[in-house]
Amino acid sequence: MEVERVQEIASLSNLKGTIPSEFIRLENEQPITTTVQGVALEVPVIDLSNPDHQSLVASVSEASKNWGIFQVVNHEIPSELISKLQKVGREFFELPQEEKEVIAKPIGYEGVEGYGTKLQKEVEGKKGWVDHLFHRVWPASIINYHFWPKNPPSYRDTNERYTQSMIPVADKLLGLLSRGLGLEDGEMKQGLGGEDLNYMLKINYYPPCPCPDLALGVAPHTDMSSITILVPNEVQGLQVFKDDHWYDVAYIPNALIIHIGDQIEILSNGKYKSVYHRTTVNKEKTRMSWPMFLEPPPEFEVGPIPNLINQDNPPKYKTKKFKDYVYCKLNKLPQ
Ligand SMILES: O=C(O)CCC(=O)C(=O)O
Repeated sequence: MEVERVQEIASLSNLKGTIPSEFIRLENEQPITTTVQGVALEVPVIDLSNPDHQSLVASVSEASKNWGIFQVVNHEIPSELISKLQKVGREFFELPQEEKEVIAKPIGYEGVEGYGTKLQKEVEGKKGWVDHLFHRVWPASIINYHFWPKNPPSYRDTNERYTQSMIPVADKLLGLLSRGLGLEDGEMKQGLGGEDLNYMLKINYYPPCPCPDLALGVAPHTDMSSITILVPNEVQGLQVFKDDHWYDVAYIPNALIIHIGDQIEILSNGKYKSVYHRTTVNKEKTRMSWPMFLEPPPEFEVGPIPNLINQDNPPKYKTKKFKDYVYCKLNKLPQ
């Protein structure tokens, strides 16, 4: 069975300003009718180099309670490394189709890793205008290099260096999130599997779309991860649902975008909120993004942290294995 990649569809010269009907969203989802026009949402921007630890804890905690999303600057990941990450990712997607297909998800394969296009359709059989590549990057024991591009040759080294420079940033963020709830630094990370926390990289490739007002890239969702640390390119696309409306999130060069995911909402017993978001696409330009999902190991049980639970704060979420959480969410079953 042939899988149609969005990148291939986008390159067809016979589109003539149209797109196949499965990419045209219902009116109540179309960006043209549902986006607050002309306003880029200034989600909190947090300077991670702030020496005033208490104020840093307060800003991360406020942003995670009120927004579920924030951007961090001065995070110590060198901007040259971020540019290199973007360059090698873009070069992979620019390879001839048959070279990309070498690391495609095999048909019928249940795992998430590999190059692909979302196969299951969404509400009313709709599809997102996006292809992707998923592969695990850390810890070393869970890496399957089969799913890492061999081309460009510097892909592996760049992604390994990026991951290693991200780990201290992730630890710092999880520590700040812990402190924001009055916990010890390591408690959030421990509640997610400690040093076994899985790092899963995704690259989204959103080719230019002849009808950006009618299509979406990624459909509205919250992340199943604990936190997601995302690098975008400069093309506008990320939107956040706030006060019942969709807003563009302002792009800040070299900032990392942090999403609070479902597992942090659960650990915090609902004090921190996972962010509902989606992406739009551009008529002329290719948008790309590099979210890193920090996930508990599949067998690890996640639930509200016992220190946050008492008679006045009973648990709002079940404690369950991460793999069972994922199964219920993907199959739209109650948690
Ligand atoms: O491209 C983005 O900015 C967001 C991507 C996203 O939400 C996802 O891949 O789950």
